[in-house]
Amino acid sequence: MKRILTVQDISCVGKCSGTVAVPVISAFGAETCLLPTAVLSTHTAFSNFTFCDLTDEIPKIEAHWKQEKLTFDAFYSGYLGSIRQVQMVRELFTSMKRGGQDLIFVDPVMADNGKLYAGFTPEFAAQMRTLCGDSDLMLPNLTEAYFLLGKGDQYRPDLNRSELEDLLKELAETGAKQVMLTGAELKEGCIGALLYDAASGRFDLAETEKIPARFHGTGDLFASAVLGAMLFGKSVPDAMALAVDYVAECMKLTLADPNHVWYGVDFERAFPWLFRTLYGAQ
Ligand code: PXL
Repeated sequence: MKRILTVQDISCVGKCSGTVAVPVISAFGAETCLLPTAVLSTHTAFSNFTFCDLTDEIPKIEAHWKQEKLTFDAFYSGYLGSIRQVQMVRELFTSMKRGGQDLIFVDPVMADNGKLYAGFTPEFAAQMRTLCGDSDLMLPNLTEAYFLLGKGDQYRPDLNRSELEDLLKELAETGAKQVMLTGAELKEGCIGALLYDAASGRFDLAETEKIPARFHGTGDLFASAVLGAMLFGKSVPDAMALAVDYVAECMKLTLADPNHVWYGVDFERAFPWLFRTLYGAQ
């Protein structure tokens, strides 16, 4: 069984980061180990959430794993709370990586809709850029892409295909082997992701019908589904296409329930769809 280490927070209520990565990647049949960077009572879209920082636990946990000679087939970082935490995660990944066979995935969670999330700074973005540079696959949204390139103030939501391609090539100059831009909107009524492979220069696009709603945590859901599908054995473009469809399915099923919660998508409802897609009707 493949084993992945994901490093991100636990927001006890809110369906994002760790509480999405563990069930979703596990659903693809991989052992999903979570190193929590912080424990919050809820994610930060609620008011008055509690926050317990766990940065100082990271080196202790790492030392124990090394003693036990534990290894991982893949490493995945999501929401990280400070520059120091990004530096530690970078050291953790590089020192636990065994060579060419284990993969590093970085979702540089820090911004959306042209703005950094509360608490994040351009200096944090610059540090995140170095972590992205170590990755086999980075998965920024458009806003994060701009901030990683140090030009958050030039953000435009309406880039055409050739402008997006230039942006992805620029992101690959960080050293990332592949760049997957999430939330790409190239055709009216459609949304999806655009993938660039630096070695071959190839681009792949996956699109689906745009569901007219926004939900917290869909970026985490998308990244987890891409990585789960890759660990399941799909090629990166196929994993991307599956994740685009899975997120759309989750959103449709969420909206179909008039009593759905406001703080996250009901990704659990789309597990039967996912299993049918992976294993066929049985
Ligand atoms: O979905 C990204 C995310 C993860 N973790 C926490 C968050 C957010 C987005 O706001 O608040 C705590």
